[in-house]
Amino acid sequence: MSTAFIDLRSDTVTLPTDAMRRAMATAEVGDDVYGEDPTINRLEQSAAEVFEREAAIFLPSGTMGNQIAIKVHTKPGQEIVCEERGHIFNYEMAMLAWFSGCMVRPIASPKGILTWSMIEPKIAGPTYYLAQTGLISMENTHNMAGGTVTPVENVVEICREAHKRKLPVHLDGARIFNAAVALGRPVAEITREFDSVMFCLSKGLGAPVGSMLVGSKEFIAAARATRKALGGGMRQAGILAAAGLIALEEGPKRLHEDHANAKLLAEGLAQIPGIKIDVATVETNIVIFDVSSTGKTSNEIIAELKQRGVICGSVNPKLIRFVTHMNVSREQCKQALAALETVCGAKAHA
Ligand code: TLP
Repeated sequence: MSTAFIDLRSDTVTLPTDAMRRAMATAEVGDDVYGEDPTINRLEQSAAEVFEREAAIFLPSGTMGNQIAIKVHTKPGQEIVCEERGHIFNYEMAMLAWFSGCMVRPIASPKGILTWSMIEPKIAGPTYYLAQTGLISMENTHNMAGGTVTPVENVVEICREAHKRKLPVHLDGARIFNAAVALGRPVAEITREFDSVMFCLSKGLGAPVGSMLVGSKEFIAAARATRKALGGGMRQAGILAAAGLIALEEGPKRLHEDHANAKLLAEGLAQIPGIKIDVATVETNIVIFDVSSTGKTSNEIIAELKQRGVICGSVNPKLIRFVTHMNVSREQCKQALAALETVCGAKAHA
């Protein structure tokens, strides 16, 4: 997509920085299936250190990371407890059924934030003819709830109660660095209790490709075998890991700017007639707002915004999502608001 557009579709659209491109061009590489790519090894070691875990593995995507974690933690015929708008349930092609033979036991939480009291009644009892719970999976920040942040106390209680029942807990932490910035606490501290954590280098952190899974040595060894089975052995992918290292080191330092821009968008949106948004829930870089009172569907508004140089995505016919990232400036956010105001006003005065 041309850079002439103000691209608020996702933080996945970020372009590699000059420093990333330079590092990619000069990266030392080897065959990673033999464990011989020094740049990948360095990235995996750095990720393990940042998360204070025994090991980490570099993966082509967040989806692959989540699905590998699910495969390693569960057995076919089990249930996975997760929030009903969770990425693993809605946007991963039913792979948890296809690849791991599991079903989802969803929980609806208005802000996407789970508590142990919501989860406990969803855990299958010991009756032999009930599908047994195999995994609890959380998402922080929660994408489709508008980038909401789960408080650390919830995580601690959920993980401790789950572990008492010998249940593993996985974190889809695609945007865990956004959560860490919002909470003002290091990622290691807010993810310590999870059995596995997936995070993305290719979203707000700005890498062109790549996600990581972190966990125990034993878990990562199993993940490595599963990645290979999925065709995810990437050989001289140190070229990608070189950009990933910069994303991991530099990316988190500027996420507060994305959050400030999202807040600016939310505050501006709240002023536009016909748009509904709870500004207080916008804590990170995702802004989801309701356009149903404008008299137009989300897709109609999106099409009109595109004509005015702003691109974004629809969540459903009523909801639109804006995502801020390093390739959208504060000025461009103001321009996007002005464009939306025109689009909404155009209908009101028609
Ligand atoms: N999210 C994408 C779309 O798939 C919706 C986006 O634009 O936000 N977990 C979460 C919470 C995610 O938001 C995503 C991607 C993933 C996992 C998957 O990551 P990738 O795209 O690397 O497979």
